[in-house]
Formats: sequence, structure tokens, C-alpha cells
Amino acid sequence: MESQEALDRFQQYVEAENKVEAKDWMPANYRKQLVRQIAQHAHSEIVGMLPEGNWITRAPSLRRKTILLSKVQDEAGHGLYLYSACETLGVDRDTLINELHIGKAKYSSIFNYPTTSWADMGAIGWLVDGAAIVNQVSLQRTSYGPYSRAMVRICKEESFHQRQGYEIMISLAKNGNEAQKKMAQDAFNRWWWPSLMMFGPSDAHSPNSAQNMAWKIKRHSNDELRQKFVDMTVPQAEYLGLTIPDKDLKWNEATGHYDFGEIDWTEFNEVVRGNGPCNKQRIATRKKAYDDGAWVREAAMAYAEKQKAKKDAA
Ligand code: BYC
Repeated sequence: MESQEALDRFQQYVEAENKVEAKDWMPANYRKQLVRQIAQHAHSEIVGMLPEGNWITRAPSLRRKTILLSKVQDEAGHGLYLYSACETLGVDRDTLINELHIGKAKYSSIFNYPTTSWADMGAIGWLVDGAAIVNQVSLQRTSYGPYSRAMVRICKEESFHQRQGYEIMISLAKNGNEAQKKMAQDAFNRWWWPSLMMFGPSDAHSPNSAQNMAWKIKRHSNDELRQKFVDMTVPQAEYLGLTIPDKDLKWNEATGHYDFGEIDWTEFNEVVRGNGPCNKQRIATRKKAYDDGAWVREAAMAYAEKQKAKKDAA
């Protein structure tokens, strides 16, 4: 039973900008919220390897191929930092992965859309990693120490990811031929709205926000971060000569921000519920990769046991 006194003390501790560490006392719901969010974040990184993995063998040059390969590997690494951060809270990785495979755990809606052209590699790096950075820069200051430190490391790599995507878009949309410009605009049209959805439901419909902002797990609201992303990205799109697929988008002199149109929340809810264009395919691919990799995990365990036995005998 958690006493009000312990809860108040915890609240003061996080309000004073102290970091909570794995062995510190924490409210059960704080732990639960962290496991939920960090696990979803880890799953997003791992499932997020798939849309881009789709283009590694079809990259247009050796340079593009090596860059894309490294980026996808970085995403595996991000998943591992995050699963490790989650494990510090007392859950094991097999449990987390099983929850993804049985459809119990969520992951970011964005990875349930198909990648149908090379320009999608540019749009993902620029927009999806761009949106991820806006969110993750804010999470560097999250109150849970292991999550915060994982974010610092991830943000460094993520800013490179964003720049490589923007560089692809410059080649296609600014310096490309007519067909390449068209391909870039088409990719932009398909990824713009799903990127805005990455920030989650509007603040008025975000059940986890109030408590998690109070505990400083989240540092900015979904709508604040979404607005920041729009303000940052519109001038970049203008530089590329791309048209933003939103007739309501306009600069608002009074607020100093861009106003933008209403997000299709029906589409968002459907994708989160598992009914997006690629949800089933993504989970089936992840599950197959996990099953096919069983022998690697078994071999690593057998090797570790052998090493331990050797050490114990010495
Ligand atoms: N997709 O109360 P709310 C990357 C769920 S990957 C699916 O606002 P919260 C990359 C939400 O979980 C980066 N579900 O939630 C990798 C909640 O469900 P439950 C991914 C979503 O947690 C490869 C419900 O809706 N980044 O960088 O306060 C290649 C109500 O929402 C989504 C992260 O994961 C969504 N978009 O706020 C390239 C960041 N949005 O659990 C790039 C960490 C909401 O109550 N996560 N839901 O059933 C967060 O910052 C927060 O969890 C969110 C949502 C802002 C996403």
C-alpha cells in the first residue's frame, strides 16, 4: 500500500528535477507507465526497421545502400537500449517481445504504412526521424534516469538519420529531374499526415498525459510537440519546392505558429487498432525473424554456460 506521504515525497523529488533510478522507490503506476511507454518505444524502433529494410537491396547506389544499412542497424541498437532500459524496471525482454507478437503491446502507427518508392527513404528520414527527434529531444529530460540516458544517445544518431533523409529529398525534389520531383512529392503526400499522427491523440483525448506530465515522464504535450514539428518542417518543405498536402495550412501572425488542418483521427484509431495497411504483415515479419533467430539465441546461451563452467572449474 502506497502512503500519501511517500507519494508526496516522490512528487517533490521529481518536481525538483531529480532523476529516478532503477533501485529507487517509485509509485507502482509510475513504473507501469514507464514500462508501457518504453516498451512501445522499443517495439517502434524494431518494427521501424522493416519499412526501410524493404529498400536496402534496391538502393540506387553503393553510397546510399551503405548509409541505409547503417541507419537500419542503428534502429536495432535503439531498440536494444530501450529494451534494456525497460528491463531495469523488472520486466524481462521475452515478456515484452511476446506482448508485441500477440498484439497486446502497441508500437508507433507510422510503421504500418508501405514504402512504395525510393523517395520514401528520403521522406521517412526527413519526416519520421524528424518527428521522432522532436519527441525524443524532449524525452532526454524525462524523470527516469535509464530512459533519459538512452534518449541522449539515441538523439545523437537520430539527427544524422534526419539529415540523410533530407539529403535524399534535396537530390530528388530540388536537384532531380521531373520524374524524381514527382516521386518526391508523392512520397511527401503519403507521409505528411501519418507523421503528424506520430505525436499521438490531441491533448484533449490523451488519457496518459496529465499524470505522466505531472511525474515528468513526458515533458511536453502531444499537441505542443506536433506544433513544433509543423513549424520546423514547413520551411524545409518550401526550400525543397514541395507542396504541403493541407489546404488549411497557413502562417498565423498572431500566434507565431502555422495553423494546420484537422488530422483524420478515424484513420489514426484504425491503424492503432491493428487495421492499418501493413499491421498484419509487420507483426508476421517480426515473428518470423524471432522464430528464425531462435538457434542464435540458443547458441549464445550455450556458449555463455560453457564459459561459466570453465570459469567455475578454474
Ligand atoms: N501510434 O495517452 P496518449 C523512431 C497510443 S520510432 C500508436 O497520448 P502517451 C524510428 C498510446 O500508446 C519512435 N499508438 O499516450 C524508428 C496510448 O495507448 P495505451 C517512436 C499511439 O503514451 C525507425 C493511447 O494511444 N517514438 O524514432 O501519453 C525508423 C493514448 O495516447 C500513438 C516513441 O515511441 C501512435 N502514434 O503519448 C525511423 C516515443 N500515439 O498504451 C524512426 C515515446 C499514441 O494507453 N512515446 N498512441 O493503450 C511517447 O512519447 C508517447 O508514448 C506518445 C503517446 C507521445 C507516443
